[in-house]
Amino acid sequence: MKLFPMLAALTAAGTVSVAPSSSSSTKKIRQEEPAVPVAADINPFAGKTPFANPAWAAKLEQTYNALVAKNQTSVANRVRKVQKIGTFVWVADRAGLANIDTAIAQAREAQKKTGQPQIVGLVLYNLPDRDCSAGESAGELSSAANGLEIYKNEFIKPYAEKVAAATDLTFAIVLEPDSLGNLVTNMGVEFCAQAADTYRAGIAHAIASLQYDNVHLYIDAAHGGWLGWDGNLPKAAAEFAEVLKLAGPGKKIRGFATNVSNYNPYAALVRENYTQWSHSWDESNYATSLTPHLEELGLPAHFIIDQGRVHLPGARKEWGEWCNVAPAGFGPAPTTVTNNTVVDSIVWIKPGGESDGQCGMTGAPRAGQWFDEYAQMLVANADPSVYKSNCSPK
Ligand SMILES: *[C@@H]1O[C@H](CO)[C@@H](O)[C@H](O)[C@H]1NC(C)=O
Ligand SMILES: *[C@@H]1O[C@H](CO)[C@@H](O)[C@H](O)[C@H]1NC(C)=O
Ligand SMILES: *[C@@H]1O[C@H](CO)[C@@H](O)[C@H](O)[C@H]1NC(C)=O
Ligand SMILES: CC(=O)N[C@H]1CO[C@H](CO)[C@@H](O)[C@@H]1O
Repeated sequence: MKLFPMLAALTAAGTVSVAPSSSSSTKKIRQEEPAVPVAADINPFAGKTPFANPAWAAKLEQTYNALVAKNQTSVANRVRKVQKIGTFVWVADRAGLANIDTAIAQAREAQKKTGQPQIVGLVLYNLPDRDCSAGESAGELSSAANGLEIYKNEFIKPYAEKVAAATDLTFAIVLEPDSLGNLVTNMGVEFCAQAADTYRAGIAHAIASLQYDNVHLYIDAAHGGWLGWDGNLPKAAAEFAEVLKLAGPGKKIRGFATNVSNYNPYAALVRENYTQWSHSWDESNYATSLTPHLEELGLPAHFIIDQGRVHLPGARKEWGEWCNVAPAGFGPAPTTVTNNTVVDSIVWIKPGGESDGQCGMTGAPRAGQWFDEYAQMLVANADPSVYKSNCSPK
């Protein structure tokens, strides 16, 4: 996955020094809003434990052992906490549908064992002509080879049947990372322009097919360094509205997911120089910037924000750096205490330790392969909320 931050917003350079404070205007819009078909305003993450994926925990055993071998015992001990943190399960092709069955079985077990209701995070990621701008994460389906029909019948249909049947669990599903972001900014890329209608139809179909009380949908909204520029915010909201309309009357989503697989901090302590012309200079501010544009179009302004990996201050020269960025650490542990009323939860969507590709930090393996040196670094630089014992991730 790659991104091309658009600099359209440079025209707004004169007005950028102050971060937007949207709360008052936002509330006003809410009151005047006509009844729209959105879910009841209940945060689905509240009171639930994010499902911790045992397959990911197993990969981290290697990290634990490596740190012990290096005599870094206290860092190694953090791995034990990390292994219990909820991460999303990626379902990125038809074969990956089996991951849903596994997650359901394991989440039920955890629910029975702990008595804590689980929320299972899933990523739905298999659009035809996937990753149209970069081609780094091209998928199994092509619109030229009947991909949209296959997507609907052999991917979305069984996907929906599986989650709908597990009424004893709650699901948060992130829809198609990067896809609509590409339609907002990369229509100059011929393959993206060609894929646009397929993307819209595919996501609309997924939304319409996943309307269940125990399922909460978050459309991917890229990240602050991509769609967060003033010039891109209204275009992004318009694109989301169009797709939701295409899903049909009364079809609802819970909100939007941002920074999936990225490195942007949630609440940056240090503002990076490359963000200087943007109001969306960290992901909390991005959610705040996008909110009035969503509400204007009757879209639900609720966010989940991926903090599975966060770069340390100064790690990137440009916002566009996306590959095994170093130094980085595990971000704040998932929590519904977000200091931002539009943010449902901080979540971990990208499982840290899986390589972004053969780029970035030296020695990186192919995309998706385990990169243990990277995982060790994430542990060493982890946000303290990850390993401080009395901060139970919730
Ligand atoms: C391991 O660390 C401990 C505590 O810092 C130290 O006392 C010990 O000498 C170290 N052992 C090795 C083999 O480096
Ligand atoms: C931003 O640029 C200034 C001036 O070049 C530099 O002193 C500062 O360290 C930079 N900040 C970061 C976060 O890189
Ligand atoms: C919320 O604010 C408190 C107090 O400033 C801070 O300790 C905490 O880390 C913040 N939470 C997040 C998720 O940023
Ligand atoms: C959904 C999304 O925006 N994903 C992006 C997350 O950040 C990385 C790094 O910048 C990008 O490559 C992804 O496209």
